[in-house]
Amino acid sequence: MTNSLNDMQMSKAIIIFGANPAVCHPVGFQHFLKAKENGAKIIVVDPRFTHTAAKAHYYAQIRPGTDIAFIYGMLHLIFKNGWEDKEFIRDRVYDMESIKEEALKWTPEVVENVTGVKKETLIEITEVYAKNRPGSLVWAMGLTQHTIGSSNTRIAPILQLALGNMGVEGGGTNILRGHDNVQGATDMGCLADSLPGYYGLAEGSWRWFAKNWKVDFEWLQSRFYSPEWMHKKGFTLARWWAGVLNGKDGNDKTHNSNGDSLKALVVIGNGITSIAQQVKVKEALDKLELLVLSDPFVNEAAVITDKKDNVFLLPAATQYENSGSVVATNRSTQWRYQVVEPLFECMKDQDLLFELAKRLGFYDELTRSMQDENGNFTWPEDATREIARIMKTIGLTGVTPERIKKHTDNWDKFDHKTLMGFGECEGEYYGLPWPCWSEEHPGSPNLYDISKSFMEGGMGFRNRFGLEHNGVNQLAAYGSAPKDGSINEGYPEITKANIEEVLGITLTEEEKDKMGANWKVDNSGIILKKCIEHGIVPYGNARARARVWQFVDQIPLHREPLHSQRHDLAEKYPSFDDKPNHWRVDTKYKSLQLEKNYSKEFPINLVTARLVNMNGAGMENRASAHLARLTPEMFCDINPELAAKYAIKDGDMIWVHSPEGTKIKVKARFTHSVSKDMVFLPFHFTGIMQGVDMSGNFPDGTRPYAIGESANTVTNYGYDIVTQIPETKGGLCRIEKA
Ligand SMILES: Nc1nc2c(c(=O)[nH]1)N[C@H]1C(S)=C(S)[C@@H](COP(=O)(O)OP(=O)(O)OC[C@H]3O[C@@H](n4cnc5c(=O)[nH]c(N)nc54)[C@H](O)[C@@H]3O)O[C@H]1N2
Ligand SMILES: Nc1nc2c(c(=O)[nH]1)N[C@H]1C(S)=C(S)[C@@H](COP(=O)(O)OP(=O)(O)OC[C@H]3O[C@@H](n4cnc5c(=O)[nH]c(N)nc54)[C@H](O)[C@@H]3O)O[C@H]1N2
Ligand SMILES: [Mo]
Repeated sequence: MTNSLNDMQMSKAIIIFGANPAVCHPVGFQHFLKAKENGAKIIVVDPRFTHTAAKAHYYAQIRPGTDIAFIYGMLHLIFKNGWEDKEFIRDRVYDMESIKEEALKWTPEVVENVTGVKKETLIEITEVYAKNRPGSLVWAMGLTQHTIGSSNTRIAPILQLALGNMGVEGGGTNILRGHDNVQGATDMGCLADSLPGYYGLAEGSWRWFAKNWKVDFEWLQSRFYSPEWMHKKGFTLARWWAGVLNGKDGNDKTHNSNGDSLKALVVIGNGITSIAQQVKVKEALDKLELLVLSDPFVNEAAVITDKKDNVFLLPAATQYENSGSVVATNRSTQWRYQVVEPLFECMKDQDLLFELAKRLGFYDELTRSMQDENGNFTWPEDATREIARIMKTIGLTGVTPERIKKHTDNWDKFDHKTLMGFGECEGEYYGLPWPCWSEEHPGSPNLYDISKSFMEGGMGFRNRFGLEHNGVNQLAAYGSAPKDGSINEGYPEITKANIEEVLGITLTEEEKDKMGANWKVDNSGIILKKCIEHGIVPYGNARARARVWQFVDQIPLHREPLHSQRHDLAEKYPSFDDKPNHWRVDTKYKSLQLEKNYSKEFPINLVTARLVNMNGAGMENRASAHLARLTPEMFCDINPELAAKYAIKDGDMIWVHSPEGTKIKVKARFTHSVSKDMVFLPFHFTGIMQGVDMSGNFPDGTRPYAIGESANTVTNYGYDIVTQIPETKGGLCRIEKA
């Protein structure tokens, strides 16, 4: 999220692609409603007429998986009418020309054919959005959970760049994060391809962490199967099960160390039944040698497996029984105080992990960087200090426990729109939204805003990809730099090698001696200090790139979902070539998509999403009598006209079949919020699989008030080409009366 929920109150228009904040972010949605009261135009693009759409001025019912076509359609009209921000593009963007060229193809007629949205609607929405600036662009899972999810998340910012809606109040790309602290969890490196703070897996990053963790690099390396495995991406949550099945019985081939299968699974706070391909997930659970589930509730991974031995349920404490820093969707950190001592025999997550480290024999190495000379440390404050010390990449240097606690304790002393503090919090933004470069820095409410100085939270775009590409300069143009800096144009990220030249200074020998190779690995803090003196952001001042030359699609391109109702379009806009060793798993794209016309047998679009009373896998909520009562049974939303074709009545039980040959039995619920060629399934249920009730597997007295079939039993095969997120928002199914 470049800006914040609060900041949306300053938008003149808000366009929402594939997000339903009225249901999924009902508290944050108040900011949208305030913006509406202030006169902002609200636009929703979603295949379903959602609660959010009900509050919007304009609505486009898009065919799932066609947002790229829709946005190119908008860009087509923007360029045709000269509505683009020419100065912004000239000074701060690389290769908008290629986008313009692609957009030429996407006339309103072509867009209507691909997306199903009437050309008049596209034209109306584009004009309203272009003429009401600043505009805020919002998205969430409706854009990401597709084979082209990563391209979706590139075309949306490109639209904002074209309109000059980046780096301004009321603008930005505002991605609504999911779980509580999911932003913080990501920042901390809960990812299979990076270390905390998005440091990569190259040797330099590992050495930076080894030094700061006070352990030998060689010791870290010795923990791996062999040295080279230290630098390889891991399996993702989406496909851990493929690692267990290991290419057998027609499953995708995997590339694990020594060709081994995964044997153990440890889960800390994930539902597992929220993953696509549940029948495969069950198969893998059954085959594991060890399954450890650490959760305040009975993790239903233990219920859907027939495995009876070596399944351990660890009673984890909840957030109310724990404390520490958490990061909100807008990069603001807050302190969470403990409310009660852990109840009964449950333990805090970190205590469970400390205990595990002790038994595995590396507790000292795990905690060494926090320890004082007597081997003591204070949790969680010392962990937060360690984060500030190491994670320079995203600018957590200034985020100390003392500052966060002060903000949390005084949260009434911050402006609701700008996040700026007053009274004793004057001069700081609530929660020090990162980057917060030093203990004197106020945090950065809006990313890439050059109207502010470095020490007011201003910055240009990051220089991460070199100084030139194809002979074109990647740095921002003259006159386009954060206010009041000593350089009024683009500049490279600051390194030991270039600092003297870029800042026009001469270092002493002592400074050179102490300084790290670049700003990201400089424990001395000298690079940052010099940058502050010159008003220069250490990560440089570059152009935002519309072309990503390392990706298969260098500019975002529309590609049909693997299972598409429009097989004619799949031939015209085919998916990617199959991708070997994609996060260790061979992954199918084009070969599956073009194998046959699935839509003949499976003519109905399948969309899965959320309910307001349930969260994720739903264990917490279905264990609450009050929440379960609102949706006591798993159901399928269906348009009465579609239902009539199959002689299905409201409340009838139906089978939903997937192209994988799997099926679920659910109750039909009539609604006009879905179109006549689509059904909708919430994904918060489990406990019944393909008609088989497995709830006998719950330990005595723990069966939730509601159980049901999991939508993920019938979500189709398909994974994003970069991130491997499952395509749970694009797919086909067939229905019949049960
Ligand atoms: N009550 C509740 N709140 C939650 C959660 C929860 O489980 N329950 N989960 C939290 C989490 S983890 C997350 S990630 C967020 C998710 O928040 P959202 O992304 O808002 O949630 P979803 O309901 O999954 O999907 C949003 C919308 O995407 C639409 N959609 C599907 N396919 C497409 C498409 O191809 N294009 C477009 N434009 N739209 C499409 C769906 O119809 C749906 O209305 O919510 C968070 N908040
Ligand atoms: N079909 C379909 N599938 C989807 C999606 C979709 O839109 N459609 N959305 C996907 C998305 S975006 C997400 S984020 C996932 C969400 O799916 P999950 O991550 O499975 O969601 P939750 O049910 O919130 O799981 C969190 C678990 O953590 C436990 N927990 C809560 N607090 C603590 C704690 O302090 N410590 C520990 N150890 N455990 C705790 C809860 O009891 C719960 O069991 O689902 C994904 N799956
Ligand atoms: Mo999520």
